[in-house]
Amino acid sequence: MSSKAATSGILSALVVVAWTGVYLSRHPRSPLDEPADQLGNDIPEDDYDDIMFYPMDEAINTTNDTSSYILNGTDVMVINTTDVSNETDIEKREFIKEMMKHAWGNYMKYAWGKNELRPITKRAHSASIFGSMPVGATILDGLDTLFIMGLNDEFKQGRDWIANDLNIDALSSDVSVFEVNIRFIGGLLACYALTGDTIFRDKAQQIADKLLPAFQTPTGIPNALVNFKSGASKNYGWASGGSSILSEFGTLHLEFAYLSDVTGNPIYRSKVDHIRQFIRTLEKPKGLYPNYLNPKTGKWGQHHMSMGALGDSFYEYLLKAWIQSNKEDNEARQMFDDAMQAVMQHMLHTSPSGLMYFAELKFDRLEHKMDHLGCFSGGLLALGAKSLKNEMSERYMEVADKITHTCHESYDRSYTKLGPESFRFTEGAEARALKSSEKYYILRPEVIESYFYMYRLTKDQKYRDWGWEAVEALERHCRVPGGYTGLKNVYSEDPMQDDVQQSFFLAETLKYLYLLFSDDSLFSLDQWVFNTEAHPLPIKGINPYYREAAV
Ligand code: DMJ
Repeated sequence: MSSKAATSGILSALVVVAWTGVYLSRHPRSPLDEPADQLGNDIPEDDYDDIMFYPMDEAINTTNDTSSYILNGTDVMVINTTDVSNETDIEKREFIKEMMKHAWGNYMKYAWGKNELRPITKRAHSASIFGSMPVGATILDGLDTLFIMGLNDEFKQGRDWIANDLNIDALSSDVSVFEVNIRFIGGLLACYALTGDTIFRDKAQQIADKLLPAFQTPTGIPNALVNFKSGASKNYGWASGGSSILSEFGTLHLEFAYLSDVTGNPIYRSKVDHIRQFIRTLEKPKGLYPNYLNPKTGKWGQHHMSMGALGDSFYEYLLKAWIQSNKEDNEARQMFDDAMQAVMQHMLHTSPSGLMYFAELKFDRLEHKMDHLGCFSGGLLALGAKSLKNEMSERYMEVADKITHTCHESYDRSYTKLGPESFRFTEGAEARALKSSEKYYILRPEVIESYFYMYRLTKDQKYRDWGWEAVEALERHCRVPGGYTGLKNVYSEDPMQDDVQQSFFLAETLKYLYLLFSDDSLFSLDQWVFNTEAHPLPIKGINPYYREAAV
């Protein structure tokens, strides 16, 4: 048997096991080895086809019936996953759907309604970004992934929890404006676009209203934290003399603009337009945007610039605001081009062995370090190259290709084949973490996100191969009977596990993996734009699911 046929057979067998429910309870460490042994390797080669197609058909018939989610007077988007071309790698996609069922099912079992799951100790977890109260973060963040995968029963359970149990007025603690926006408002608005169910739009608006007091600063640049009950807001003590953070106040535009359009209330868009105008006219050192801006004085804080933590999604939202507006918001496009030109001039480097990376700048000093977070930039630049079609396109695509290659190297150079939180370039090491505090992996999506965009936009098979390598690594090291956990050291042969299943694992990592193995028509980049948490928002003017309010 050729190795290709063997792989196909094993995957097919996996699907059989998955759909009969045995897979979850047996919990293989790797999708490509143990299950074959469990099923026996003596299946005659000719029988593989039968194994592949019979249960697949059955699975599709029972799990993709969007009609089970019926809402009066609304038009739910039909995700027809049976209508696939040869492009779709069905077995791998079904495997990823099983991963989602495992993550979601255990959250339901052990932490339902709480923020996140601790998959090893099988109890609830909550990061401080969500405040001290349980708000069902995993439900709000993970729901649209369920919908996209056709997991409609699970989707319905989550929808009902939001309708009946999500009580925003009961929340009384400080929460992160940025996180609430990208995960909760973004997730709810995506669900509204997908279903037309007004409960999602109304909850998104209620939550956004709780964030508005954070914008009451002398400049209109919002503070990072807001108290849902009192409306008091403040910045983090560690952030450069009480500054707001570029990647936080610069990552509100997509959700707030869309919220204004679906509610008919202009206030949300006016808040983010004001932020845009404020920073557009500020003088920028070498054309670069520092990560800190003081909301009282309107002056930049420390001159620390980064494509990773504290900077990242600000750049993303410039390009995507232009895409979301059906390419009418030319101001955003120009700001993106200008910012990227400065970043590429001052922060883009190539290591002695030829690995390209974005370094960080701290007061004019380069730090040759790139964050896992910064690995989203490969996908972003590819999206820019394909949608801008200007004199920068070729360069964007070249950088996108090389950055994604470097980020893959950061995975490939670890024992676990998962990437560290940050990696460095020194004389002795390239694309490797050096400090123990940088060696962890918390189920982050950015590298896989770039594989998704790169595959969609180039069709180079290597990106699917790299995505599948990540699936194998996740199964081997992160999957536990109670869900998926992060790791404390990706270089260890026996890494300690952190016992946290991050909500973005369901919102982003698994969604991008699923879409990586799907046809282009499933969330076409011509119709949808993904927010920074991978929640798909429709493009204005061309996507019938935009659902603009009649005013
Ligand atoms: C996500 O919440 C978003 O992607 C955000 O922009 C930054 N990082 C996390 C996941 O790593």
